[in-house]
Amino acid sequence: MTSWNGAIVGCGFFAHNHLHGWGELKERCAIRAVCDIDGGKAQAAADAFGIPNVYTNIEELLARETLDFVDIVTTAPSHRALVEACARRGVATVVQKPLAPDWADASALVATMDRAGRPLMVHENFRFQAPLSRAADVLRSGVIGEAVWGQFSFRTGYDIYAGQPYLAEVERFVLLDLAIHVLDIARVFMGEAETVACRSQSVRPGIKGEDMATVMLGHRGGATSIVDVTYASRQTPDPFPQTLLHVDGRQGSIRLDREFHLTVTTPEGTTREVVAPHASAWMSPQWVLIQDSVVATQRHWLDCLDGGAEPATSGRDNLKTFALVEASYRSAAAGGSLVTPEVF
Ligand code: NAD
Ligand code: 89V
Repeated sequence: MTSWNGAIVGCGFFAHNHLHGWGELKERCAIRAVCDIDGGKAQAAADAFGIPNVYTNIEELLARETLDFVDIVTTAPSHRALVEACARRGVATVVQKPLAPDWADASALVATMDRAGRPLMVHENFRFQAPLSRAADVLRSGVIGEAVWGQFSFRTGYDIYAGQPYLAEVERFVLLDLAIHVLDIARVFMGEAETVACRSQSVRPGIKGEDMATVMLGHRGGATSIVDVTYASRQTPDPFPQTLLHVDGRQGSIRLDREFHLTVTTPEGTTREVVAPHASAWMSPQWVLIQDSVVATQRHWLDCLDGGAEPATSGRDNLKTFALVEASYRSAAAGGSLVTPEVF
């Protein structure tokens, strides 16, 4: 098995999860360098994780290091320039969601990496969450028949702004930051969507963008699904960061309820199981679901590097999810009218 050499760009709030995650996979890869325009953050990450080389500029990083991949954990406005820098050097790249702030940047950066002929994976980790991945396997097994209706729901009042204060300042907020995960899940379960209708709301005082959105998707083949997301649902207990789902098939249904309770009804009867994430010592109870999925996403990346396969959440694939976000914004701007996502 090859051991791959990587570097992390962006050492802020979420990067420690990536650093721990790569550490769990240390038999298969090593992080040789970290980079952040804030040299203090880069140095702190290097010190905490024993990483030898520290940079404040990606060009310098790429010029000096011999890398098999770069893992970009910065916020969206920087993604295009950073991915394109990697493409110019022919370095395979993982980039956090959302791929970019808008469609123009997202499609341009994917096209640039396509021209470079190197792999690009979006760190879209929700489909790698243990309970969602298990539920998708059940659907693929065929026991509930063809999916005809779905609801994918992420509703929380968790103080997301404490760790990610920039979210209060962005004009495109919950669709781009959160619905993008859940729309990706809707695609996994229901297939591609050809129509989108969305209404969005801004509920919490003092934020710039929308923090509540409800999207109705019309899928190829006739199935319908609802994606509803918000950071403004006050509830106790709060399910953050769980995505709950209900999928009706022609012969049965799949439900994922709170605390990872998966219920499957088929013509043969109903089965119930609890599909909890795998907890490692570095994970926190609040974030274990997400943190475990970071490791699973990274494992998938290494599997793809080993096998020369296209990642399930490649740049090209993620543009299909991104197109649903863009269509949702267009629909919401028109008061919820039916729109068609960008064509591929
Ligand atoms: P952050 O602002 O805390 O950290 C980003 C870091 O990137 C900062 O330290 C900043 O100095 C650095 N940076 C910015 N531009 C740079 C550049 N050109 N070169 C080098 N460094 C640069 O942000 P965060 O909360 O860690 O989020 C990072 C990304 O992770 C976002 O896209 C966010 O949506 C995503 N995220 C994903 C999940 C998930 O579950 N998948 C969870 C949280 C955050
Ligand atoms: O993707 C994110 O920014 C995550 C989550 C969706 C869990 O809020 O922090």
